[in-house]
Amino acid sequence: MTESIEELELKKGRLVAEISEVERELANRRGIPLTTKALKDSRAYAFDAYSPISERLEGCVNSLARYGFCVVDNVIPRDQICDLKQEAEKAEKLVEKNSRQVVNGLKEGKSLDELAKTPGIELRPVRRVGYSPKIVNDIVWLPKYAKFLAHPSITSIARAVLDDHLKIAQLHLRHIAAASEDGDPGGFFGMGRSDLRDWHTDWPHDLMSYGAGNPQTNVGSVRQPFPDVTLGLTMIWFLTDVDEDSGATYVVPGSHRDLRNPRGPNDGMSVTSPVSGDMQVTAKAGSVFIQDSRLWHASPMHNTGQKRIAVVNRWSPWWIAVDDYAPGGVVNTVCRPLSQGEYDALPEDLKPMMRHLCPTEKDTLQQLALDKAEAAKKQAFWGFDLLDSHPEKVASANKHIEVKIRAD
Ligand SMILES: O=C(O)CCC(=O)C(=O)O
Ligand SMILES: [Fe+2]
Repeated sequence: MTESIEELELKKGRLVAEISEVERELANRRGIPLTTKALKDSRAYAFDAYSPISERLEGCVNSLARYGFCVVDNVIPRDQICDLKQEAEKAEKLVEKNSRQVVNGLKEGKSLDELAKTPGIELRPVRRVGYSPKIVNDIVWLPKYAKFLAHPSITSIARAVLDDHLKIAQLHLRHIAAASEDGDPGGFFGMGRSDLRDWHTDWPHDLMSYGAGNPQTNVGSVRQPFPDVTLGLTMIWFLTDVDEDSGATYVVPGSHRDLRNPRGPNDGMSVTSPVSGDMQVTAKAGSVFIQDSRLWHASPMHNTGQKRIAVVNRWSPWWIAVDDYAPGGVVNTVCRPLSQGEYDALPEDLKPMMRHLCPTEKDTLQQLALDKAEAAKKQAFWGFDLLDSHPEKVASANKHIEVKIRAD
């Protein structure tokens, strides 16, 4: 007897549940943690920068796909941490002073073009014609750190997940003060509460888009429901050890594939309250936390340990409009530019990822993208060559190709 539509629907439901059960069992047998506690205890999201590439790359790519994040341990050697930390602390003061001067100058009614000519204020021309100069990229204050930013253990993951041609669209410091003895509780907003969060997802999945309703400062966001594709990676380079007490980032493992969003107007979530299954990553100084921009995550609001020193960067594939909007976003961290001299001084391996930030550099696609285009050209020409060499074979050359229209 043929099954009715209702029976077929029930059968489909049973099969879907069974597949999900089988997948969980397979993960179980393979020792893949599927609970936050198991993930936290095992640090199955972390891989050493100097472990064999096949293990590290596959491990990180799988961790990003399954949990929405991974950590690469020991990217920066121990003996260099102290220097980089000092550099990043010094940079904090320089960055703050520079932006304060710009903001004050604007309040006094000066234009950005005028301020750019003021000694001691670091503004640089941007690539877009007719747009005001912007605050210089923080990388100019971090030459020692710049030597590690394009570390092969990191770029290989970004390439595997995003695309062959990468852009570093944002780069800034993200230190977190420690609680001090005079009663200042420390923490990102100085709130000091360990039961507080600031859940969000990152650009280009930041629903508030920095400027919200202001067209001058809204940088754009992918609309909900987000397609199930990784469009951006946020990286946090920890220069101090981080754990539950000293500035470790909060995450909700697996949330990058949940269609709800902490800031989603119809999703009924409070951005400040803990979420069941949330956890803090742990990492030693010199490690890099990498997350899918869709992952629900938060800076810790408390820090009872030492001051956290960290640098954040946001990486994109070349085809994302990293800098097309927010014409008035003069102090945001989006695509902060570099002069020709500053670009020339970057380490060679970093230049391709930052070339888009230097308006006097004519940006071209990177070698891996060119190689793939060459391969595509060969394939396309092969079809036309066939027409020349074996015209009788043209009609049947695609006989083995069949496309099925999917029913789901
Ligand atoms: O401070 C952290 O741990 C997270 C930073 C963050 O969420 C961001 O920069 O987007
Ligand atoms: Fe974030």
